[in-house]
Amino acid sequence: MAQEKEHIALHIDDAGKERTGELRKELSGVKETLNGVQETLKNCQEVLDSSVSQDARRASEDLDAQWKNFQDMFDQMNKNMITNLASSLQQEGFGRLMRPSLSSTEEELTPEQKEEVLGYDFSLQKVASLIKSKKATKIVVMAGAGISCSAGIPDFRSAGGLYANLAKYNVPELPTPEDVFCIEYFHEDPMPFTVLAKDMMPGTYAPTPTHHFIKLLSDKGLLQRLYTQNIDTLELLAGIPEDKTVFAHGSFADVHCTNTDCLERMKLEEWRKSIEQQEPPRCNKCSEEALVKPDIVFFGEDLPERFSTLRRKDLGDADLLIIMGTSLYVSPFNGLVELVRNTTPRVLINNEAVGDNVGLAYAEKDNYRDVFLHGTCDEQITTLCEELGWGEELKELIERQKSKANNGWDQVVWAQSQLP
Ligand code: CNA
Repeated sequence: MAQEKEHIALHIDDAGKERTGELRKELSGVKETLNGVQETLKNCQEVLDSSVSQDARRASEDLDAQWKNFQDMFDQMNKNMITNLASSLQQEGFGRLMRPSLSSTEEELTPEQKEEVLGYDFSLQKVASLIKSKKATKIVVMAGAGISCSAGIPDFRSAGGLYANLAKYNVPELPTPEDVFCIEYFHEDPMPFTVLAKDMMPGTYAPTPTHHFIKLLSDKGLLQRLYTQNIDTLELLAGIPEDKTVFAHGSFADVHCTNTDCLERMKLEEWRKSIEQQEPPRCNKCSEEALVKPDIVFFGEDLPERFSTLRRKDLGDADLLIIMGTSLYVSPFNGLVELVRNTTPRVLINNEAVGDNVGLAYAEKDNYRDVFLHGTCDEQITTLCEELGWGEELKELIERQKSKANNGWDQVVWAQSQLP
């Protein structure tokens, strides 16, 4: 079956959200009216169809035509609304797509069922007890740039993040900071990305304690899947199995020509040489003009098929969702939060409160299943591991990592050489 194509997009801010909310409400009102009209029409047609009179038949045909007109009008109205919304968001420099609606159709839980999820205990100790008692054995982890910050890789949106520091990279003026990862802009001017790529070169950084924690979950057979937005390949270097990982936004681990008729792979060593010389890498097969870029999903590009193939089953099966180091601003990745069952606890580990836009309810009065562990990922993970009795194993992995410092690049190059 053909997979639905999804483009990566930024989530919209409060003003945009408000407008989107209003439009959604309007649309759902229109939809309700339409459903009512459809029902009435169906009934009328049934009566008319059973009648033999000429007049009745004509009336039935008229109704058909009217119904068709109504559908066309509705389609047109939809298109207009979406076009207006898109252009108003664009004007203000916001995202290009709305968050897809992934709301669940599950029934409302009873108070007893809600109580059973966490017993209204939203502590780290409670989270640990779910894992210790084997209530949580199919854990899905959603990760963002924040899990790699302690490795020395800045995130996007924090005060010290990439967007705030583009000037430091001597990047020529960009229309918006996001344009550095925008595919159209890359074709127009590949230099900003070439400058950044040098700084983000895989192998320069080592995995963090948080990456090792995910590896521990996998070793213990508790990891259903890691969905990462990160492109830094640290998951690979931490030894988290590739089949347990979905690189939702691709990664630096492979490089290809951007000409869709060519798509020739370039060896990482060769690509790195161009980046070191600050020359945008060009294809040496199809044309000297064709740009080569790592398999990172830029804004405006399709997400890997694996993301669409696996997410519904993974999240539907999950008995614990751990979300770490992400602003949850980028869709469709942030929509994963809403795909779990309404009895699945969702734990956010982040140094700022986020997730209101995707329905994380830890700050709400009626919350029964969302936990917010406020702090850095490494701190919270270390405490969690101690609580789980995994403290020594975590330390061991961290020590082992230190002793193999500097072979990250070789590992990434080797991994590319093993690809089909
Ligand atoms: P983001 O929008 O920059 O958000 C990062 C979030 O993590 C913010 O809420 C921060 O407050 C929080 N944070 C930062 N440091 C820590 C920490 N030590 N502990 C806990 N929380 C922390 O980044 P997202 O990942 O949400 O956005 C998705 C983008 C970022 C993806 O497309 C990535 O490709 C892209 N990105 C990736 C990397 C990487 O691969 N390491 C680096 C920078 C950006």
